[in-house]
Amino acid sequence: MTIRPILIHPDPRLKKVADPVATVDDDLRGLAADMLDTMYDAPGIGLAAPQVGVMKRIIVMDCVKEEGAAPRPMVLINPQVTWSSDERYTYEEGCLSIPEQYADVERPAVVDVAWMDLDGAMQTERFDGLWATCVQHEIDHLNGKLFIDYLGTMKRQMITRKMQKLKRERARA
Ligand code: GNR
Ligand code: NI
Repeated sequence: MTIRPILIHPDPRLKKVADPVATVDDDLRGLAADMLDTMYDAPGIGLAAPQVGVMKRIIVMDCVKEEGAAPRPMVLINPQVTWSSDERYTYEEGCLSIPEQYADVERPAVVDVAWMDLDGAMQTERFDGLWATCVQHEIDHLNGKLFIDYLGTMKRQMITRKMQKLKRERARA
């Protein structure tokens, strides 16, 4: 059980494109376990490796919300959206790298995603609702994109300034 520190925006690592994973080994399985621990501890419904400073294309998520429902931890390696609906869905998004800031983001309502699992096997699944929003938010992280990049310049700058202030305060504490 290892909780890793989560990078806070602005950070150059959150703007970079992450590298594809070539092989699944014990190191990668360890990283995935740490990412799930870190996500549940936060708590969050998703986490991408660049958020813990690892520039690899791996995401974890669990969007089960109902109290008492079985958790569904997922690990997606090299995830790719292979189809997205014309139908759109708007959700008030947040991000563990942008604490306490929320804004409506419109995205495809339904997406098909292909990925490699921790056994090196290919998987595909259709996601909708919160799962669709989350998986797209996480894949964006692998491409150096944050949810605030969908907002207008003013709103994005306001949030970035708040985060700069937060980081300064945390550095002094
Ligand atoms: O925990 C999270 N909640 C969330 C809410 C709405 C849309 C996306 C998310 S993902 C976020 C965790 C995170 O920052 N993942 O990168
Ligand atoms: Ni995020």
